[in-house]
Amino acid sequence: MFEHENDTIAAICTGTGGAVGIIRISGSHALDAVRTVWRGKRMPGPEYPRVMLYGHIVSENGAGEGEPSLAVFMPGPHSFTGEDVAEIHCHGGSFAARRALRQVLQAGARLAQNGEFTRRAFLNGKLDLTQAEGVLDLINAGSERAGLLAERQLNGAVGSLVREIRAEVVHLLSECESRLDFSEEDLDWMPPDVLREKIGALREQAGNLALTARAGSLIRDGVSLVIAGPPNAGKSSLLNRMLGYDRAIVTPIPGTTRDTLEESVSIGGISFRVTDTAGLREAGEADPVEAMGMERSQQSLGTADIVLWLLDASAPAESFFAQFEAMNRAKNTVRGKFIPCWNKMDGAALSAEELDRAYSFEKTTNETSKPVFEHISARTGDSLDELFRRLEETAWDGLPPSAQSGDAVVSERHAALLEQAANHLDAACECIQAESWELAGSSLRTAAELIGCITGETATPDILDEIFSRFCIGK
Ligand SMILES: Nc1nc2c(ncn2[C@@H]2O[C@H](COP(=O)(O)OP(=O)(O)O)[C@@H](O)[C@H]2O)c(=O)[nH]1
Ligand SMILES: [Mg+2]
Repeated sequence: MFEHENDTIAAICTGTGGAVGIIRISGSHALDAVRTVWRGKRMPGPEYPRVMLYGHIVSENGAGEGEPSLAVFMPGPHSFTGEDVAEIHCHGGSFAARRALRQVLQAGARLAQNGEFTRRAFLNGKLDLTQAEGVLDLINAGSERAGLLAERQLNGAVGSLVREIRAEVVHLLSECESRLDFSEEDLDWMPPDVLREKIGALREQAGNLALTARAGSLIRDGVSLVIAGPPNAGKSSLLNRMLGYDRAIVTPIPGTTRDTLEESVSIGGISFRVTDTAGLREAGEADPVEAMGMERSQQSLGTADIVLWLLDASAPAESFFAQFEAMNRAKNTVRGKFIPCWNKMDGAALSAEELDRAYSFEKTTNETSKPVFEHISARTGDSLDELFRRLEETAWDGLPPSAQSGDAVVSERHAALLEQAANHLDAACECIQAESWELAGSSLRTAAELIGCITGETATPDILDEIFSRFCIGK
């Protein structure tokens, strides 16, 4: 696919419809191409590196001047791709830029493939692969925090961490290999225990770094939160509270919400996609429409990252047993995290402690760990801050603190490679214990190769094809 890596490539690198269209040209003939299609008092060249010059594009039929435009020449290696790069800035829209591109192609450049400029930057050592992926993430970032994450990756935070781990693996690999090469001589070897300990530490580092991928998807995609519980528990009231306006209809009539409603709320910088559901009750009590809504509620319980289950604290104490039973039944169908929460604390006859104790007395399942209840009032807004903190903590749950700071957050691709590498590091430890130095060495070599695929040090052309094909043309 990329057999012509020395070609001069060109593409429009601005989106259609903008005020200005930019044609980017990269390769050893970039200067020839721009000098063929563009004229100005001062011509692009080494005399004017990185200087924007005013002039016009040569008209296509050669008769007279074409449209006024700007041109700039950025000699390699101090350019984005590391090659000679030229740009022509002309009027935007779809026509002017396309005509200019056509002329550049006629002057000998070839149309760039998706991501080919960035691919060249990578091949010329301007960026490592994590940084190239950071470029893509930045383009796709939908929120400030996601943009920040992409920028950190673009600045090389992930790449330098990964390179450190790989360098250490390679160092330990040489330890194993020296035992093979010099087995008769009495060299100053690292004791096997120390070697295993060091590999174990690396394994942990790789594993922790892999975990940060979840933080990435948390920041980029957010989490899904389903508010569920019996009819009239105050689910719609809570959704409205979270949104700060009346999105859902609230009435004292059980069964008011008949369909699931979804809205996004940002809590602690994380985007929660909140779904308000139709309350779950005995099918006999519900009409067919409500029953279909309940079916949807049931489905959303199974797919949610977090389920917030509301109980009605203002209901008569006789109702509690049935409320607990319904909650525990639903809990069994939840795959994500589960937060039980007493609502209507403003109208409760019992205190928070008494309510929680009622659960301990009446609990219907043999739970090993007791659920920790929240206590709120959707009507007065009381204790919602505590609930929000709990939601935020639950979203971050299980992630190392380094992931929360977002300093170095890896992608799913990186995480998969790190996990595979961690398995090979485990295998290496076992081989060392058995003193099979050759096998230990081969596991370490595989681990180093896998880790090298992250930054691109050991990436094969098809991995590069796969990554860069996700870019647009012109990037
Ligand atoms: N006292 C009190 N009433 C509430 C509270 N939250 C909701 N309600 C009332 O409970 C009834 C049912 O609320 P709604 O949000 O429709 O419940 P849903 O069926 O679970 O969606 C309405 O009359 C609400 O005003 C609360 O925190 N305290
Ligand atoms: Mg409702």
